[in-house]
Amino acid sequence: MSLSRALLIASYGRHYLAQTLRTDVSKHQSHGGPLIEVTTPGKRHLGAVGDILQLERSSDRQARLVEIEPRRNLLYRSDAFKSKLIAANVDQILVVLATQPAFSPDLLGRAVVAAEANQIGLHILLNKCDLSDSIETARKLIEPYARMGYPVSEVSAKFDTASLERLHGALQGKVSVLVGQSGMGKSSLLNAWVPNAAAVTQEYSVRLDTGKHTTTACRYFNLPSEWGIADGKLGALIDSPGFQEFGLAHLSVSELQHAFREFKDYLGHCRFHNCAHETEPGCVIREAVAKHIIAPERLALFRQLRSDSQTADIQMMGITTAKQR
Ligand SMILES: Nc1nc2c(ncn2[C@@H]2O[C@H](COP(=O)(O)OP(=O)(O)O)[C@@H](O)[C@H]2O)c(=O)[nH]1
Ligand SMILES: [Mg+2]
Ligand SMILES: [Zn+2]
Repeated sequence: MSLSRALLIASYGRHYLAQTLRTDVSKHQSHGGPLIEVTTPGKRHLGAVGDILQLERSSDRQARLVEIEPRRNLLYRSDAFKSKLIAANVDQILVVLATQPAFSPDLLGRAVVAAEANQIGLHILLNKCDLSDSIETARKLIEPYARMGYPVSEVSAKFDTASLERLHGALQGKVSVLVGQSGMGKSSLLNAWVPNAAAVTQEYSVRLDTGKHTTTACRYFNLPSEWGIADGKLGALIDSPGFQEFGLAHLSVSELQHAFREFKDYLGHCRFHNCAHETEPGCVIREAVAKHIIAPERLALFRQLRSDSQTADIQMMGITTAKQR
């Protein structure tokens, strides 16, 4: 029995597929070889796509999960009762929004908070810009984020190849996770950037036995080597299932405050040091909202997330240790 390192490249529930990792002379890692079906010894080992695994191989195509290597980051969604892993060890989130159907600004706000809390990058993609009727409405919703400095790119996965080529530089050498509601165009973008994605998806589905539920799986796709390499590292795209809810109940109030980029200059300056920015007198965050420096939607989102975090604490009391505050 030999131990080997592998990259988790597809997950469906607790079924995992991995590929062997190699490290070359310049310390760059790449994965390849046959797809390995990974069995997990128990709930202790919940893996996410992007995780590096220590495996005990029983054959070429089968292995048992021994250990998950420490992660740089782990993206997940949670409410008071359960959590769902999205991806691990990623460099940036690509939030995919569309001009049509209308997207949820709340989900956008939460994706931004998730990126900040994990100290990873975020890039907003407004897709379906060929549908010009609804473009202005979408731009207005995104505008507060553009003003805060988050990069925004207008693209059309189906009708504007040049708009996608312009993003090659933002993708190369990085592991990016596509996040968004279903119908926004995540798969269309993936297929445009990774021409063999459909074939790879098919192969993963057969091996994972997902049946028709291919869209509930998370998968890892290498970028084409023609343009996907930067600093000797091949970038990748992780496709996540479309979701409507992006619960962040696992973030503590302190983590939340620091995840709001535009709050930074104000934190610690409210009259009360534990100010919830609700109705307390001398709240500088509320003053900034009144002066149109902070968008009211952002304060509303903060209050909602803060309340979710506290509800989760109450639910968890006695079950797990409290979050760091
Ligand atoms: N007009 C237009 N439609 C698009 C574009 N990108 C995707 N679509 C369509 O939007 C729908 C949802 O796309 P899909 O990639 O499946 O979205 P996903 O659910 O986020 O993966 C499909 O009918 C696509 O053909 C685009 O750039 N322009
Ligand atoms: Mg899709
Ligand atoms: Zn305050």
